[in-house]
Amino acid sequence: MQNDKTTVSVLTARGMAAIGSIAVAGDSAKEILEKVFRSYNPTSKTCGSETGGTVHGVIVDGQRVIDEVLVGCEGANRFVIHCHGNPLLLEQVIKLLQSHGAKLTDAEHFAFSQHQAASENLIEAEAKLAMQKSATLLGVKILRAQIDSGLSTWAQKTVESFEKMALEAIRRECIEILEHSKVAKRIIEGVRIVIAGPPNSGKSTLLNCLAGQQQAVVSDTAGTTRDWVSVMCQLGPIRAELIDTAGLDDALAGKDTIEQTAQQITKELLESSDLVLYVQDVIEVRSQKPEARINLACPVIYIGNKCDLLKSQASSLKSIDISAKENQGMDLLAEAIMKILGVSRFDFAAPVVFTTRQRRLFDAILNDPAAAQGALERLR
Ligand SMILES: Nc1nc2c(ncn2[C@@H]2O[C@H](COP(=O)(O)OP(=O)(O)OP(=O)(O)O)[C@@H](O)[C@H]2O)c(=O)[nH]1
Ligand SMILES: [Mg+2]
Repeated sequence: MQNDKTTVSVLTARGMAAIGSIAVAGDSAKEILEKVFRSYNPTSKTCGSETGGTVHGVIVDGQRVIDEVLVGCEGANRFVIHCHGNPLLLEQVIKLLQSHGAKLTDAEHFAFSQHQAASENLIEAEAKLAMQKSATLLGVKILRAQIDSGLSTWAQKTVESFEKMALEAIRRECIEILEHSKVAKRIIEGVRIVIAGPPNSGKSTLLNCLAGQQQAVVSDTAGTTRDWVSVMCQLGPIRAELIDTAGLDDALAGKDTIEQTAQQITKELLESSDLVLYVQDVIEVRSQKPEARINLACPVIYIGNKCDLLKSQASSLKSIDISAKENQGMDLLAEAIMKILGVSRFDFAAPVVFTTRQRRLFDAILNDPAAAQGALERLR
Protein backbone atom coordinates (compact mmCIF):
# COMPACT_ATOMS: atom_id res chain seq x y z
CA MET A 1 0.00 0.00 0.00
CA GLN A 2 1.22 3.49 -0.78
CA ASN A 3 0.19 6.66 0.97
CA ASP A 4 0.76 10.19 -0.26
CA LYS A 5 1.62 11.14 3.34
CA THR A 6 3.30 8.60 5.59
CA THR A 7 4.41 5.07 4.82
CA VAL A 8 5.62 2.29 7.06
CA SER A 9 7.83 -0.35 5.55
CA VAL A 10 9.47 -3.48 6.99
CA LEU A 11 13.08 -3.30 5.90
CA THR A 12 14.50 -6.44 7.52
CA ALA A 13 12.49 -9.18 9.14
CA ARG A 14 13.34 -12.63 7.97
CA GLY A 15 12.56 -15.80 9.88
CA MET A 16 14.31 -15.74 13.23
CA ALA A 17 16.25 -12.49 12.65
CA ALA A 18 17.49 -10.95 15.90
CA ILE A 19 16.52 -7.47 14.81
CA GLY A 20 13.64 -6.21 12.70
CA SER A 21 13.77 -2.77 11.12
CA ILE A 22 10.69 -0.76 10.25
CA ALA A 23 11.02 2.45 8.25
CA VAL A 24 8.54 5.24 8.88
CA ALA A 25 8.69 8.01 6.30
CA GLY A 26 6.54 10.87 5.14
CA ASP A 27 5.03 14.19 6.21
CA SER A 28 3.52 12.94 9.47
CA ALA A 29 6.25 10.38 10.31
CA LYS A 30 7.46 12.27 13.38
CA GLU A 31 3.94 13.07 14.55
CA ILE A 32 2.92 9.38 14.35
CA LEU A 33 6.12 8.19 16.04
CA GLU A 34 5.66 10.60 18.94
CA LYS A 35 2.29 8.95 19.64
CA VAL A 36 3.78 5.46 20.03
CA PHE A 37 7.35 6.06 21.26
CA ARG A 38 8.58 6.86 24.78
CA SER A 39 12.27 7.74 25.09
CA TYR A 40 14.34 6.55 28.05
CA ASN A 41 15.99 9.96 28.08
CA PRO A 42 14.62 11.70 31.20
CA THR A 43 15.11 15.20 29.71
CA SER A 44 13.54 14.58 26.29
CA LYS A 45 10.76 12.07 25.60
CA THR A 46 10.72 12.54 21.81
CA CYS A 47 12.14 10.36 19.03
CA GLY A 48 14.58 13.13 18.03
CA SER A 49 14.97 14.72 14.59
CA GLU A 50 18.70 15.06 14.14
CA THR A 51 19.88 13.14 11.06
CA GLY A 52 22.14 10.27 12.13
CA GLY A 53 20.90 10.40 15.73
CA THR A 54 19.38 7.45 17.61
CA VAL A 55 17.11 7.41 20.64
CA HIS A 56 16.61 4.45 22.99
CA GLY A 57 13.12 3.80 24.35
CA VAL A 58 9.94 1.76 24.06
CA ILE A 59 7.03 1.43 21.67
CA VAL A 60 3.77 1.76 23.59
CA ASP A 61 0.14 1.23 22.81
CA GLY A 62 -1.44 3.46 25.46
CA GLN A 63 -0.01 2.12 28.73
CA ARG A 64 1.04 -1.22 27.22
CA VAL A 65 4.71 -1.59 26.27
CA ILE A 66 5.11 -3.54 23.00
CA ASP A 67 8.90 -3.59 22.65
CA GLU A 68 12.14 -1.92 23.64
CA VAL A 69 13.58 -0.23 20.54
CA LEU A 70 16.13 2.13 19.05
CA VAL A 71 14.74 4.83 16.77
CA GLY A 72 17.15 6.26 14.22
CA CYS A 73 16.56 9.47 12.29
CA GLU A 74 17.73 9.02 8.70
CA GLY A 75 16.79 12.45 7.36
CA ALA A 76 13.89 14.89 7.23
CA ASN A 77 10.72 12.92 8.05
CA ARG A 78 12.55 9.59 7.76
CA PHE A 79 12.92 7.30 10.77
CA VAL A 80 13.78 3.62 11.30
CA ILE A 81 12.51 1.68 14.31
CA HIS A 82 14.93 -1.13 15.20
CA CYS A 83 12.99 -3.59 17.34
CA HIS A 84 13.36 -7.28 18.25
CA GLY A 85 13.07 -9.57 15.23
CA ASN A 86 10.11 -11.75 16.23
CA PRO A 87 7.66 -11.39 13.30
CA LEU A 88 4.69 -11.32 15.73
CA LEU A 89 6.20 -8.32 17.51
CA LEU A 90 6.88 -6.58 14.21
CA GLU A 91 3.30 -7.13 13.17
CA GLN A 92 2.06 -5.50 16.39
CA VAL A 93 4.25 -2.45 15.86
CA ILE A 94 3.14 -2.14 12.23
CA LYS A 95 -0.56 -2.46 13.18
CA LEU A 96 -0.07 0.22 15.83
CA LEU A 97 1.54 2.59 13.31
CA GLN A 98 -1.26 1.86 10.86
CA SER A 99 -3.87 2.63 13.52
CA HIS A 100 -2.31 6.10 13.74
CA GLY A 101 -2.60 6.68 10.00
CA ALA A 102 0.57 5.16 8.45
CA LYS A 103 0.13 3.08 5.31
CA LEU A 104 2.09 -0.14 4.72
CA THR A 105 4.27 -0.14 1.63
CA ASP A 106 6.57 -2.68 -0.02
CA ALA A 107 10.12 -2.62 1.43
CA GLU A 108 11.78 -2.96 -1.98
CA HIS A 109 9.74 -0.11 -3.41
CA PHE A 110 10.61 2.00 -0.36
CA ALA A 111 14.33 1.17 -0.55
CA PHE A 112 14.36 2.00 -4.28
CA SER A 113 12.78 5.41 -3.72
CA GLN A 114 15.41 6.13 -1.04
CA HIS A 115 18.23 5.12 -3.41
CA GLN A 116 16.70 7.14 -6.21
CA ALA A 117 16.65 10.27 -4.06
CA ALA A 118 20.35 9.80 -3.28
CA SER A 119 21.53 8.78 -6.78
CA GLU A 120 22.62 10.67 -9.86
CA ASN A 121 20.76 8.44 -12.28
CA LEU A 122 18.42 5.43 -12.47
CA ILE A 123 21.21 2.91 -13.15
CA GLU A 124 22.89 3.98 -9.90
CA ALA A 125 19.64 3.58 -7.91
CA GLU A 126 18.95 0.19 -9.52
CA ALA A 127 22.50 -0.99 -8.85
CA LYS A 128 22.27 0.02 -5.17
CA LEU A 129 19.01 -1.91 -4.77
CA ALA A 130 20.41 -4.96 -6.60
CA MET A 131 23.54 -4.81 -4.37
CA GLN A 132 21.29 -5.26 -1.33
CA LYS A 133 19.97 -8.52 -2.80
CA SER A 134 23.12 -9.90 -4.44
CA ALA A 135 23.87 -13.53 -3.54
CA THR A 136 27.65 -12.98 -3.62
CA LEU A 137 30.27 -10.31 -2.96
CA LEU A 138 31.46 -10.66 -6.55
CA GLY A 139 27.91 -9.78 -7.57
CA VAL A 140 28.20 -6.59 -5.50
CA LYS A 141 31.50 -5.85 -7.28
CA ILE A 142 29.83 -6.18 -10.72
CA LEU A 143 26.92 -3.95 -9.68
CA ARG A 144 29.17 -1.30 -8.14
CA ALA A 145 31.14 -1.16 -11.39
CA GLN A 146 27.92 -0.30 -13.27
CA ILE A 147 27.62 2.95 -11.30
CA ASP A 148 31.11 4.38 -11.84
CA SER A 149 31.84 2.91 -15.26
CA GLY A 150 30.11 -0.13 -16.84
CA LEU A 151 26.56 0.45 -18.02
CA SER A 152 26.38 4.12 -16.89
CA THR A 153 29.43 5.10 -18.92
CA TRP A 154 28.39 2.99 -21.91
CA ALA A 155 24.90 4.54 -21.95
CA GLN A 156 26.25 8.09 -21.71
CA LYS A 157 28.94 7.56 -24.34
CA THR A 158 26.50 5.89 -26.74
CA VAL A 159 23.86 8.63 -26.34
CA GLU A 160 26.51 11.29 -27.03
CA SER A 161 27.83 9.56 -30.14
CA PHE A 162 24.47 8.24 -31.38
CA GLU A 163 24.33 10.51 -34.43
CA LYS A 164 27.85 9.51 -35.52
CA MET A 165 27.54 5.77 -34.85
CA ALA A 166 25.82 3.30 -37.15
CA LEU A 167 22.79 1.71 -35.46
CA GLU A 168 24.16 -1.67 -36.48
CA ALA A 169 27.33 -1.06 -34.43
CA ILE A 170 25.23 -0.07 -31.39
CA ARG A 171 23.12 -3.20 -31.79
CA ARG A 172 26.24 -5.36 -31.94
CA GLU A 173 27.42 -3.81 -28.68
CA CYS A 174 23.99 -4.46 -27.12
CA ILE A 175 24.15 -8.14 -28.10
CA GLU A 176 27.61 -8.41 -26.56
CA ILE A 177 26.39 -6.74 -23.35
CA LEU A 178 23.39 -9.09 -23.16
CA GLU A 179 25.69 -12.12 -23.52
CA HIS A 180 27.94 -10.77 -20.79
CA SER A 181 24.87 -10.11 -18.63
CA LYS A 182 23.94 -13.82 -18.66
CA VAL A 183 27.18 -14.61 -16.84
CA ALA A 184 26.75 -11.62 -14.52
CA LYS A 185 23.28 -12.90 -13.57
CA ARG A 186 24.80 -16.23 -12.52
CA ILE A 187 27.27 -14.43 -10.25
CA ILE A 188 24.75 -11.92 -8.87
CA GLU A 189 21.78 -14.25 -8.35
CA GLY A 190 23.42 -17.67 -8.10
CA VAL A 191 22.88 -20.77 -10.21
CA ARG A 192 20.87 -23.95 -10.15
CA ILE A 193 22.98 -27.04 -10.82
CA VAL A 194 21.22 -30.35 -11.36
CA ILE A 195 23.12 -33.59 -10.75
CA ALA A 196 21.72 -36.29 -13.02
CA GLY A 197 22.77 -39.62 -14.53
CA PRO A 198 22.02 -43.32 -14.38
CA PRO A 199 21.13 -45.04 -11.07
CA ASN A 200 23.95 -45.90 -8.68
CA SER A 201 26.55 -43.76 -10.48
CA GLY A 202 27.32 -41.70 -7.36
CA LYS A 203 25.10 -38.61 -7.79
CA SER A 204 24.13 -38.39 -4.12
CA THR A 205 27.75 -38.98 -3.08
CA LEU A 206 28.78 -36.07 -5.33
CA LEU A 207 26.11 -33.77 -3.88
CA ASN A 208 27.33 -34.53 -0.35
CA CYS A 209 30.92 -34.00 -1.42
CA LEU A 210 30.24 -30.61 -3.10
CA ALA A 211 27.99 -29.43 -0.27
CA GLY A 212 30.51 -30.53 2.36
CA GLN A 213 27.75 -32.19 4.37
CA GLN A 214 25.66 -35.38 4.34
CA GLN A 215 22.39 -34.19 2.79
CA ALA A 216 21.44 -37.06 0.49
CA VAL A 217 21.15 -40.76 1.30
CA VAL A 218 23.88 -42.89 -0.30
CA SER A 219 23.59 -46.64 -0.76
CA ASP A 220 24.69 -49.33 -3.17
CA THR A 221 21.05 -50.11 -4.03
CA ALA A 222 20.20 -48.65 -7.42
CA GLY A 223 17.19 -46.31 -7.22
CA THR A 224 17.92 -45.01 -3.70
CA THR A 225 17.11 -41.39 -4.56
CA ARG A 226 13.54 -40.96 -5.70
CA ASP A 227 12.51 -37.54 -4.49
CA TRP A 228 14.98 -34.81 -5.38
CA VAL A 229 17.20 -33.26 -2.71
CA SER A 230 18.27 -29.62 -2.81
CA VAL A 231 21.05 -27.88 -0.92
CA MET A 232 22.45 -24.35 -1.12
CA CYS A 233 26.22 -24.11 -1.16
CA GLN A 234 29.11 -21.89 -2.16
CA LEU A 235 31.09 -23.16 -5.18
CA GLY A 236 34.14 -20.94 -5.44
CA PRO A 237 32.78 -17.43 -6.03
CA ILE A 238 29.31 -18.66 -6.93
CA ARG A 239 26.25 -19.39 -4.83
CA ALA A 240 24.68 -22.59 -6.10
CA GLU A 241 21.53 -24.55 -5.48
CA LEU A 242 22.62 -28.17 -5.99
CA ILE A 243 19.89 -30.64 -6.81
CA ASP A 244 20.34 -34.41 -6.59
CA THR A 245 17.85 -36.35 -8.70
CA ALA A 246 16.51 -39.87 -9.18
CA GLY A 247 18.72 -41.93 -11.50
CA LEU A 248 17.63 -41.68 -15.13
CA ASP A 249 16.56 -45.06 -16.44
CA ASP A 250 14.27 -45.53 -19.45
CA ALA A 251 13.19 -48.91 -18.13
CA LEU A 252 11.86 -47.25 -14.96
CA ALA A 253 9.89 -44.61 -16.85
CA GLY A 254 7.27 -47.21 -17.74
CA LYS A 255 7.23 -48.98 -14.34
CA ASP A 256 5.03 -48.22 -11.32
CA THR A 257 3.73 -44.71 -10.77
CA ILE A 258 6.32 -43.67 -8.13
CA GLU A 259 9.23 -44.55 -10.43
CA GLN A 260 7.48 -42.91 -13.37
CA THR A 261 6.85 -39.70 -11.39
CA ALA A 262 10.47 -39.62 -10.18
CA GLN A 263 11.70 -39.93 -13.79
CA GLN A 264 9.33 -37.19 -14.92
CA ILE A 265 10.44 -34.84 -12.12
CA THR A 266 14.11 -35.41 -12.99
CA LYS A 267 13.39 -34.50 -16.61
CA GLU A 268 11.58 -31.31 -15.56
CA LEU A 269 14.46 -30.33 -13.25
CA LEU A 270 16.90 -30.81 -16.13
CA GLU A 271 14.89 -28.28 -18.17
CA SER A 272 15.05 -25.68 -15.40
CA SER A 273 18.75 -25.80 -14.61
CA ASP A 274 21.65 -23.49 -15.47
CA LEU A 275 24.07 -26.41 -15.61
CA VAL A 276 23.82 -30.19 -15.48
CA LEU A 277 26.48 -32.40 -13.94
CA TYR A 278 25.90 -35.72 -15.68
CA VAL A 279 27.42 -38.43 -13.50
CA GLN A 280 28.24 -41.86 -14.88
CA ASP A 281 30.45 -44.70 -13.82
CA VAL A 282 33.87 -43.88 -15.31
CA ILE A 283 34.10 -47.25 -17.05
CA GLU A 284 30.73 -46.72 -18.74
CA VAL A 285 31.69 -43.24 -20.03
CA ARG A 286 34.88 -44.55 -21.56
CA SER A 287 33.12 -47.29 -23.46
CA GLN A 288 30.33 -44.98 -24.59
CA LYS A 289 29.67 -43.73 -28.12
CA PRO A 290 29.30 -39.93 -28.59
CA GLU A 291 25.59 -40.28 -29.44
CA ALA A 292 24.91 -41.52 -25.89
CA ARG A 293 25.24 -37.91 -24.74
CA ILE A 294 22.12 -36.16 -23.54
CA ASN A 295 20.59 -33.31 -25.46
CA LEU A 296 19.75 -30.28 -23.30
CA ALA A 297 19.41 -26.52 -23.77
CA CYS A 298 21.75 -25.77 -20.85
CA PRO A 299 25.47 -26.67 -20.63
CA VAL A 300 26.37 -30.19 -19.46
CA ILE A 301 29.56 -31.42 -17.78
CA TYR A 302 30.10 -35.16 -18.19
CA ILE A 303 31.60 -36.74 -15.10
CA GLY A 304 33.22 -40.15 -14.92
CA ASN A 305 32.83 -41.10 -11.24
CA LYS A 306 34.52 -43.87 -9.21
CA CYS A 307 37.90 -43.30 -10.86
CA ASP A 308 39.46 -44.72 -7.68
CA LEU A 309 38.41 -48.14 -9.01
CA LEU A 310 40.40 -47.70 -12.24
CA LYS A 311 43.74 -49.47 -12.54
CA SER A 312 45.12 -46.77 -14.83
CA GLN A 313 44.38 -43.16 -13.86
CA ALA A 314 45.12 -41.82 -17.36
CA SER A 315 42.63 -39.03 -18.05
CA SER A 316 40.09 -39.23 -20.85
CA LEU A 317 38.77 -36.45 -23.11
CA LYS A 318 35.23 -37.77 -22.76
CA SER A 319 34.67 -36.70 -19.16
CA ILE A 320 36.07 -35.14 -16.04
CA ASP A 321 37.13 -38.08 -13.92
CA ILE A 322 36.51 -37.90 -10.20
CA SER A 323 36.00 -40.03 -7.16
CA ALA A 324 33.17 -38.44 -5.19
CA LYS A 325 33.68 -41.01 -2.47
CA GLU A 326 37.42 -40.34 -2.09
CA ASN A 327 37.15 -36.60 -2.83
CA GLN A 328 39.45 -36.84 -5.87
CA GLY A 329 39.33 -34.58 -8.94
CA MET A 330 37.17 -31.95 -7.24
CA ASP A 331 39.51 -29.07 -8.13
CA LEU A 332 39.31 -30.01 -11.81
CA LEU A 333 35.53 -30.21 -11.56
CA ALA A 334 35.27 -26.79 -9.85
CA GLU A 335 37.50 -25.33 -12.58
CA ALA A 336 35.32 -26.85 -15.30
CA ILE A 337 32.16 -25.48 -13.67
CA MET A 338 33.57 -21.93 -13.52
CA LYS A 339 34.78 -22.21 -17.11
CA ILE A 340 31.51 -23.49 -18.56
CA LEU A 341 29.50 -20.86 -16.66
CA GLY A 342 31.82 -18.17 -18.05
CA VAL A 343 32.87 -17.03 -14.57
CA SER A 344 36.60 -17.68 -14.88
CA ARG A 345 37.07 -15.20 -17.76
CA PHE A 346 34.51 -12.64 -16.63
CA ASP A 347 35.40 -8.96 -17.01
CA PHE A 348 34.07 -7.28 -13.88
CA ALA A 349 34.29 -3.73 -15.26
CA ALA A 350 32.36 -4.42 -18.48
CA PRO A 351 28.79 -3.11 -18.89
CA VAL A 352 25.93 -5.47 -17.99
CA VAL A 353 22.16 -5.11 -17.73
CA PHE A 354 20.64 -6.33 -14.50
CA THR A 355 16.99 -5.21 -14.28
CA THR A 356 13.83 -5.92 -16.27
CA ARG A 357 13.60 -2.22 -17.14
CA GLN A 358 17.11 -2.22 -18.66
CA ARG A 359 16.42 -5.46 -20.57
CA ARG A 360 13.21 -3.96 -22.03
CA LEU A 361 15.12 -0.90 -23.24
CA PHE A 362 17.78 -3.13 -24.82
CA ASP A 363 14.96 -5.02 -26.50
CA ALA A 364 13.69 -1.74 -27.97
CA ILE A 365 17.17 -0.77 -29.19
CA LEU A 366 17.57 -4.16 -30.88
CA ASN A 367 14.12 -4.52 -32.39
CA ASP A 368 12.73 -1.06 -33.03
CA PRO A 369 15.08 1.31 -34.93
CA ALA A 370 12.65 4.22 -34.52
CA ALA A 371 12.66 3.80 -30.74
CA ALA A 372 16.38 3.09 -30.32
CA GLN A 373 17.58 6.63 -29.56
CA GLY A 374 14.76 7.27 -27.05
CA ALA A 375 15.41 3.92 -25.35
CA LEU A 376 19.11 4.73 -25.03
CA GLU A 377 18.34 8.14 -23.53
CA ARG A 378 15.98 6.58 -20.98
CA LEU A 379 18.54 3.97 -19.91
CA ARG A 380 20.35 6.23 -17.43
N1 LIG B 1 34.40 -46.66 -5.29
C1 LIG B 1 33.56 -45.66 -5.33
N2 LIG B 1 32.29 -45.84 -4.98
C2 LIG B 1 31.45 -44.79 -5.05
C3 LIG B 1 31.88 -43.51 -5.49
N3 LIG B 1 30.81 -42.68 -5.46
C4 LIG B 1 29.78 -43.39 -5.01
N4 LIG B 1 30.15 -44.65 -4.77
C5 LIG B 1 29.31 -45.75 -4.27
O1 LIG B 1 28.31 -46.04 -5.24
C6 LIG B 1 27.09 -46.41 -4.61
C7 LIG B 1 25.98 -45.52 -5.12
O2 LIG B 1 26.23 -44.19 -4.68
P1 LIG B 1 25.07 -43.11 -4.64
O3 LIG B 1 25.70 -41.80 -4.37
O4 LIG B 1 23.96 -43.53 -3.75
O5 LIG B 1 24.59 -43.18 -6.15
P2 LIG B 1 23.35 -42.46 -6.85
O6 LIG B 1 23.75 -42.15 -8.22
O7 LIG B 1 22.85 -41.36 -6.01
O8 LIG B 1 22.31 -43.64 -6.86
P3 LIG B 1 20.71 -43.58 -7.04
O9 LIG B 1 20.17 -42.58 -6.08
O10 LIG B 1 20.29 -44.96 -6.70
O11 LIG B 1 20.44 -43.24 -8.45
C8 LIG B 1 27.33 -46.30 -3.11
O12 LIG B 1 27.67 -47.55 -2.60
C9 LIG B 1 28.52 -45.35 -3.02
O13 LIG B 1 29.31 -45.53 -1.85
C10 LIG B 1 33.25 -43.35 -5.85
O14 LIG B 1 33.73 -42.29 -6.23
N5 LIG B 1 34.03 -44.47 -5.76
MG1 LIG C 1 21.03 -41.04 -5.12
